[in-house]
Amino acid sequence: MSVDHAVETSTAVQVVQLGTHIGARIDGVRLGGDLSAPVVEAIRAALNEHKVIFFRGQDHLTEDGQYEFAELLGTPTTPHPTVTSRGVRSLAIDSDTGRANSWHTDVTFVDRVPKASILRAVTLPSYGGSTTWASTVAAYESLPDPLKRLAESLRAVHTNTYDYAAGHGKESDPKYQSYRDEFVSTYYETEHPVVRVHPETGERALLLGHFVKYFAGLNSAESQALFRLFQDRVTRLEHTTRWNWSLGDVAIWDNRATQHYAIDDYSAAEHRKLTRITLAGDIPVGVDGRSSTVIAGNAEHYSVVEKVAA
Ligand SMILES: O=C(O)CCC(=O)C(=O)O
Ligand SMILES: [Fe+2]
Repeated sequence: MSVDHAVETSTAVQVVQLGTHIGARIDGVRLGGDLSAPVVEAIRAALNEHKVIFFRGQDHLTEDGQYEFAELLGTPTTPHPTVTSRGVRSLAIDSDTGRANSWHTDVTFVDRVPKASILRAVTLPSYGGSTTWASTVAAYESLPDPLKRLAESLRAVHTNTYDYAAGHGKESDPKYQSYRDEFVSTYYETEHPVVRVHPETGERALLLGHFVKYFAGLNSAESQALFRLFQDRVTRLEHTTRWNWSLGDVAIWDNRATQHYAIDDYSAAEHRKLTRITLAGDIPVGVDGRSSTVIAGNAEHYSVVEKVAA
């Protein structure tokens, strides 16, 4: 143990950038609850700058070690507001119960949108199963000025009654059905600004993804047209980075500045499982200073509201 610790603290953290807008690999770190403050600070800074960061070779990590490391970066949430049967400290991301092949920011149907998640590969398919992240900051910044102003003036209503997984042929699968039933077991609805100001970097980011139902004050046709317009900026390939998982890999994303999509390009017979630990976030604030507002559901049991140092 002490030898490992000595190696870890004497190793320089290397940040290898993977794209202009998003993504970096961090080398020279052995993740765990015993990281020194400067290393934690370097990880935090890399996350703010690159939005999603990847670590290889973390095979030593257990759920407990992942949790202890998470606590160095913030306050873990409970696994999920409604999905409580898949772990006490972590959420099992399991291909048997669903495949998140739809662009989203996590848990945007509550007011306290989590700030980050730490995802660790446990079981991987023999091919495929990579994950793509997109920078919602790059998406905002790529808009022409009139569309920036339009986005800044809009608010979107997000709910957990998703329909993005319909039509994939698994509707009749009991495991999928029971997961979906649990997901929607309590109804949540929250209105968020479409452009939020990142509490740490001050950057402006689009806050959209598959939990959006409509824009406040617009009808469904108008909402759909504008959703596509803005969401297409998020998913521009230049705004994305794609990670091909190996066992021992860990990804951390800033959920205030990204969306992600798990690519369902492996056989239905293959099993893929990752362990996710999520960190509490603050309540989003728009460029006009207005915060998100709850329409339905109380998320206090799920997560504290993180206090952000000014
Ligand atoms: O399966 C993945 O790679 C990501 C799934 C997902 O959406 C998540 O962990 O929040
Ligand atoms: Fe997700």
